[in-house]
Amino acid sequence: MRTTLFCILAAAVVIAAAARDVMLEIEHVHVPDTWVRQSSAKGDETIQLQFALKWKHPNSIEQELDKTSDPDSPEYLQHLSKDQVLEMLKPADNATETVKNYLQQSGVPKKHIKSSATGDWVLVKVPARHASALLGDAKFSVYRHKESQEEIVRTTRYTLPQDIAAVVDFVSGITHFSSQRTQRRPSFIVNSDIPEPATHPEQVLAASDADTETLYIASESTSTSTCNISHVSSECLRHLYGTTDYTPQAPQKTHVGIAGFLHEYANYADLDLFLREQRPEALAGKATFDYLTINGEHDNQTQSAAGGEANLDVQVVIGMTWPVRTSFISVGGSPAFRPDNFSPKNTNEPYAALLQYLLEQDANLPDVLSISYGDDEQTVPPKYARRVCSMFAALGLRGVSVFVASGDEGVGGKKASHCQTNDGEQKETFLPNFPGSCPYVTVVGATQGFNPEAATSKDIAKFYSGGGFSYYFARPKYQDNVVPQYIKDVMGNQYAHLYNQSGRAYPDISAQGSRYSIALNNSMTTESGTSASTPLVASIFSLLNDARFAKGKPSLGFVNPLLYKRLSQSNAFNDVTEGSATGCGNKTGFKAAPGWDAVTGFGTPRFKMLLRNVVDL
Ligand SMILES: *[C@@H]1O[C@H](CO)[C@@H](O)[C@H](O)[C@H]1NC(C)=O
Ligand SMILES: *[C@@H]1O[C@H](CO)[C@@H](O)[C@H](O)[C@H]1NC(C)=O
Ligand SMILES: *[C@@H]1O[C@H](CO)[C@@H](O)[C@H](O)[C@H]1NC(C)=O
Ligand SMILES: *[C@@H]1O[C@H](CO)[C@@H](O)[C@H](O)[C@H]1NC(C)=O
Ligand SMILES: *[C@@H]1O[C@H](CO)[C@@H](O)[C@H](O)[C@H]1NC(C)=O
Ligand SMILES: *[C@@H]1O[C@H](CO)[C@@H](O)[C@H](O)[C@H]1NC(C)=O
Ligand SMILES: [Ca+2]
Repeated sequence: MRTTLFCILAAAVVIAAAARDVMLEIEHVHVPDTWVRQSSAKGDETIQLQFALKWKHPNSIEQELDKTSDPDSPEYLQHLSKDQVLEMLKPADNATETVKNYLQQSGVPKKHIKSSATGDWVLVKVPARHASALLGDAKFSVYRHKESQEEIVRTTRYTLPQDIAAVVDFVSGITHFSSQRTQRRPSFIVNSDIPEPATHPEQVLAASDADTETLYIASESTSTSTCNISHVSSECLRHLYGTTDYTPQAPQKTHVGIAGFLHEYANYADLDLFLREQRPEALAGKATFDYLTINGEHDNQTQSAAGGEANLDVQVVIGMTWPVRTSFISVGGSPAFRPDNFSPKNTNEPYAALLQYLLEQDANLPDVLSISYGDDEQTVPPKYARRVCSMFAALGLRGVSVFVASGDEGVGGKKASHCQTNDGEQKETFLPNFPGSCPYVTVVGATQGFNPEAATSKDIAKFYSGGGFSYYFARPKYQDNVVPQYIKDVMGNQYAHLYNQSGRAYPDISAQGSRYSIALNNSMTTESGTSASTPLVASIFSLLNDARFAKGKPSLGFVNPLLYKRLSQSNAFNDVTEGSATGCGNKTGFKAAPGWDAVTGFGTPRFKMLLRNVVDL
């Protein structure tokens, strides 16, 4: 009798232990070539764990967006409210409590555990050894970036107990191998005054300003008489795309948001200098922008601290859209940090932080968002990329159009040796960009020259506009009418083994991205990049929204279904047929061609035709 009872009790204990002992693998990533493991973590480094909880209704965001963004749907442009969208970001009942209890039981004081408004993120800072214990004895190591020498503490694999794994999608902040420099992609900005390093053979062939001047004269026409190929002014851009005689009608309601990352500060004094040179009437009208800081970032107006990217974005938008409201949203945190126990930096993943912030806004939510940053898709953990992409879709549900730069390295890195998979097999591949590979953003490529415009190249813009196909995200339905045809007719079998033919293809559209005149550190300079074309296109769409707001109509929201279904067939874009997304050494990559192509999308915008097509939708 006693023996039996003992046996039953013992069995119960074993079963209880087993439930916690069954550990499920959540992520297993590969370390990109650019990072080298230095040592095991000491254990006292501060790690910020960000538990992303599974949503209660996982696919509802995308399903709803299919309805509100399809011009043939009865629910077209019926944007949802903040509360309706936040409802879709709720985790399963009790999931937040389950994760919080797990953390508390492991010894984390309750007051140190934070969560998002809907409870779908649970955040905690713990020493590495504690993080390891929470994550199934995950092995944390110190990794150093080969170029920047930046150091991070990361793990390549972790597990969670079965009951926690049931509610947690992944844990962010511990498997993301990136760095400020590689994410910043300095080639997004090419200062024409700074020659390419002599190691680049293209330099020998690069045209001087005098040569490009000849090119300009050769292509001169009445429509481009205000444009100079060596320094593209705001007046030229407004003229080129047809917005010169459009006056914003609802400037208090229309609102452009510009994302800033990587400690890029937008400077007010530089804006004034730019406006004095390029839009004096806006300077007289006291044009300015709101400076929003999130995730621990601050606003540094020291002029020499101004960021080339931040200044470019703000100046392009205000030059195009003044007096429309503009916000610069500066996001702190970066995926990398030094493992210094005494000054742990914020390691929040910046895209999720930005999107979380925006989704919790009400009246302050912009109707257009411009993002000129990117990273190699393969260095972004797939689960994180999917989560962020769904959050972009959630912004679409709120009626926000998101524009993202396609990248400045053609089909991939400058050198062929960069173009390898990081799955341990080191297979040759083109390198798609994230977040451009997400199907719920509108991706913008870059052109140069005026009559006609061509995809950017080394001769004038000194970079190749990015184009590609995602390995993570399947081709969305809205691309079915053009992308397979492009592959068949233009690419054929060329490079077929270097890209994913069934993936989301980009860019969607393009605009001038060469030698914009902007002010930086108290002087005028020129900058190029899809970083320039992206705020330009965002500006054009904000003016379209402005015309709609003036008629009491809602914003255009996620525009891709409209773009592929209708606008592309309305003579609303200048088709680009020259140039290519050259990269990965000397590969021509994706070529421009008649119709949609994987280097300029449908081409550059014709504002008046767009306006005619969208104003009464
Ligand atoms: C959630 O917790 C409440 C109260 O603790 C409980 O009554 C309910 O059954 C739980 N729901 C689920 C789905 O576990
Ligand atoms: C274009 O700019 C260059 C360099 O500033 C200048 O030399 C040239 O005269 C300009 N061309 C025209 C047609 O204004
Ligand atoms: C900004 O300009 C000042 C004055 O010309 C110069 O000393 C400084 O190096 C510049 N800073 C940067 C970051 O370019
Ligand atoms: C602003 O930037 C300047 C130049 O980089 C730096 O010296 C200064 O400490 C910064 N100020 C703040 C408040 O961060
Ligand atoms: C290509 O894209 C599809 C759809 O997203 C995906 O299922 C597949 O795994 C991708 N192929 C490769 C080689 O990654
Ligand atoms: C391109 O690079 C490959 C490999 O490095 C080389 O064999 C080929 O000759 C190069 N082609 C051109 C046109 O430079
Ligand atoms: Ca084309």
